[in-house]
Amino acid sequence: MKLLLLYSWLLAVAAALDPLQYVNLFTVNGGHSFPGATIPHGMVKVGMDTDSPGNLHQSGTGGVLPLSNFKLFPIHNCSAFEQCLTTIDSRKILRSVDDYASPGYFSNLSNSIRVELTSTQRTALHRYTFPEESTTPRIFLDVKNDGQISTNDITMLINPETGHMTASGSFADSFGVPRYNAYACVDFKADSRGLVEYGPYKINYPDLWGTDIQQHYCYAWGYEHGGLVGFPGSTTGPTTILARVGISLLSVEQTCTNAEEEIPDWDFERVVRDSEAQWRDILGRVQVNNNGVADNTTTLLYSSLYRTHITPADLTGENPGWSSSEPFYDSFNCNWDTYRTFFPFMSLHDPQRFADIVRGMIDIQKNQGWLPECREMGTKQFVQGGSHGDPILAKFFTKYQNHTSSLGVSDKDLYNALLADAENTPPNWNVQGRQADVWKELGYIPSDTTYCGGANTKQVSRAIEVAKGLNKVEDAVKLISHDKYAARARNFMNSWNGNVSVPDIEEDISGFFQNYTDPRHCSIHDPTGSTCFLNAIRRDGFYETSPIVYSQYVPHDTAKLIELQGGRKKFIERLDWMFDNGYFVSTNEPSQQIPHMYHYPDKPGYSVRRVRETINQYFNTSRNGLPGNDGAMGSYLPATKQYLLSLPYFPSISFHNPLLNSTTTIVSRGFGSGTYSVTVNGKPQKSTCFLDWDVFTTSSIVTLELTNDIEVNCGGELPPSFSFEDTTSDY
Ligand SMILES: *[C@@H]1O[C@H](CO)[C@@H](O)[C@H](O)[C@H]1NC(C)=O
Ligand SMILES: *[C@@H]1O[C@H](CO)[C@@H](O)[C@H](O)[C@H]1NC(C)=O
Ligand SMILES: *[C@@H]1O[C@H](CO)[C@@H](O)[C@H](O)[C@H]1NC(C)=O
Ligand SMILES: *[C@@H]1O[C@H](CO)[C@@H](O)[C@H](O)[C@H]1NC(C)=O
Ligand SMILES: *[C@@H]1O[C@H](CO)[C@@H](O)[C@H](O)[C@H]1NC(C)=O
Ligand SMILES: *[C@@H]1O[C@H](CO)[C@@H](O)[C@H](O)[C@H]1NC(C)=O
Ligand SMILES: *[C@@H]1O[C@H](CO)[C@@H](O)[C@H](O)[C@H]1NC(C)=O
Ligand SMILES: CC(=O)N[C@H]1CO[C@H](CO)[C@@H](O)[C@@H]1O
Repeated sequence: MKLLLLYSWLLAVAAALDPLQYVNLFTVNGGHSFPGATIPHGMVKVGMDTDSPGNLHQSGTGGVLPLSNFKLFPIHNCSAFEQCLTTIDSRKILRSVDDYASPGYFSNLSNSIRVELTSTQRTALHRYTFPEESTTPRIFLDVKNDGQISTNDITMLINPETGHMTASGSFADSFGVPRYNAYACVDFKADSRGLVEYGPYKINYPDLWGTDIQQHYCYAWGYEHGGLVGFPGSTTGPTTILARVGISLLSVEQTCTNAEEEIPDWDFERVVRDSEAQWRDILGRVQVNNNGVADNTTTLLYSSLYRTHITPADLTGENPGWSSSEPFYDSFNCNWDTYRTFFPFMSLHDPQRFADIVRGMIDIQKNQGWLPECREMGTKQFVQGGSHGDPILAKFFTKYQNHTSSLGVSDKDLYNALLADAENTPPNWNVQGRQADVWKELGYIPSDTTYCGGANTKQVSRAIEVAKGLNKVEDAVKLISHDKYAARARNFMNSWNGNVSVPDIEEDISGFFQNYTDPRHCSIHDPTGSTCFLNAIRRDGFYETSPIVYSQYVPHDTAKLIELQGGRKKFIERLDWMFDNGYFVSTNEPSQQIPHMYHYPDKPGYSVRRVRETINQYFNTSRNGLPGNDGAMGSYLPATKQYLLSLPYFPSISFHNPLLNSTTTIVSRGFGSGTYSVTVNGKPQKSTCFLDWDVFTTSSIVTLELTNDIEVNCGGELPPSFSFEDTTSDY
């Protein structure tokens, strides 16, 4: 036994590798992920975006283009100040495409100028190296063009001595109605002092010597606008100019203070090193032994892990809504995307960050009435499926209930936040909270519930997902009125209709969560070609996928679902039928847990086969290597969902938890497609299908003995389901 432990430990230690060597930032196209410089969960994300469709500063989400505020652009060779072309379209043609990026750093050539970018929490540092022939290196600040060209109410001032610029504007949200204000503070540090030219611009026409954009144009509105500054070029070689850009949601003054505090030294290399150190700390908490494993698999792991730490963004100190000393996290895009895999994964290796996000969410509930769902830059956006702040808080509490005070989370406030979501109906359920009243009264959300004329109710998606949240309330806080929430957690059954079947097929696939819709609705085989994306006029009850997918998972009660479908054999047949007929959609969140569902009818080997197939087919390290918005996809890969055990890709993988100072290592022995035995520190486990959380809170060695037998079962206990407590369940 000792020998085995030692061997496993050696494996883990020998594996210590630098995760930064394995991060590829350019798996961007399918995932809308961000390929520039940022620190983990940084507010500022600085990259090239003259012409980068799909690479979003918010990272990993859909909706219209988010953020992309206050762009700088260098030009070296316009023949005169007034001749410089400043519109976004003119800039695009100067853009090269051979980008390089690593965590905390981005570089490349644009218009023969070397561009390098790095950042701190709220400040970007740009370094531009202009070619020798550049006599008047110029840089301009674009105030008007965020990704959507949405800016109103712009201001911009230029200091004629230094080129220091301050700017502000009101910008459109990317997934909601509200607008947000943002402020910028730009300072330059050039090789030689002084400024030779400055002035504001309108469209493609810069004007020399103006300092105040509003005064200069009487009223700057409706056009592309910004400011241009020119510096003396070096006569003996290339000219280097640093630009420091602070961002704030509060005021110009706050912005300049942020920038000065975060980068007082203008030391580009120091800022890169600090950013890298933060990335190394967070990524290094997951270590693998990659002996015999293809390098691109290791790259896939660390690139995915990297992307899980881009959002949500830490906007602490920048809350425009109310003053509070609590942490303030934003860029929830949305909790619907992240509660399934991101937060369960985060609890393994980043408890303090998880706690801070939870504190921020509770503070939002205290000040705005309900837990957040989708947010951007301090604003509420549209709600997606159900009530997904709830499972996030509950997940935190079930894992860290013994550490809440050291993590700064108030049990009472957490409880009250969950209760408010469960009991209070908001005036506008499209942007916050849920339709708690009808849910309490009827036990389901009818399609004719009137909000905005009854449209966009997503009633079935909500019913299934709300139930899950409420079940966790009970887990989390041991409510006195326990039975009330337990009963509500079973409400999902009210949306089940055993009589509906899939038309036009030979197999008998019947029984769905729904009331009147063709189960193929919103699938690739939908005869009406509907999509179920968020749209104000839809009344179809499903969100982003078909009733066929929605009827294949009830995360808190799969046992009951199996019973509703007629038992394990039928459940497996339905899963297979779903995969074989193209109903599984890797691109959208509701399908994410589907490949793992075979664990519940005791066929973990079948899950392994589906998971491997899914990853091989849809996740790779190419530019297009993500099947859908990265908000959820990045954490899909490294997380074994709810700690269901799948087949590891590495001989060993370990997770370090800095709060508990524990490191748990999972070691695989032998070869195969399934696991026939699991031991923790040498002790056989009650199930080969899942690991209990406490395995990760104590430094443990988990050893998996692999087999090629796809029919292998869980060897005892199945993963938990709510209905296990229900004595009537005997499927
Ligand atoms: C400026 O430089 C770019 C890239 O070197 C070149 O494509 C462009 O034609 C030049 N423009 C002028 C006006 O010289
Ligand atoms: C909290 O501590 C108690 C008592 O030591 C222990 O039984 C329980 O498992 C702990 N809970 C968690 C989630 O670690
Ligand atoms: C199902 O549809 C019928 C008829 O449209 C309606 O009366 C009933 O309330 C619906 N039930 C649910 C659970 O939505
Ligand atoms: C299903 O069909 C049975 C038998 O016709 C009927 O009694 C029952 O009300 C139907 N259930 C639903 C939900 O429509
Ligand atoms: C890489 O992943 C993308 C997105 O899922 C997929 O379309 C593509 O076929 C994959 N490429 C390879 C070579 O597997
Ligand atoms: C890694 O490269 C191999 C060989 O080119 C390829 O078959 C595999 O799909 C790649 N895997 C990933 C994760 O990109
Ligand atoms: C954490 O655990 C390691 C290994 O068990 C030990 O060497 C170290 O002193 C511990 N650190 C703290 C802060 O307790
Ligand atoms: C100037 C610069 O950094 N150019 C880089 C652009 O990106 C390619 C890789 O894609 C690098 O090789 C270049 O060095």
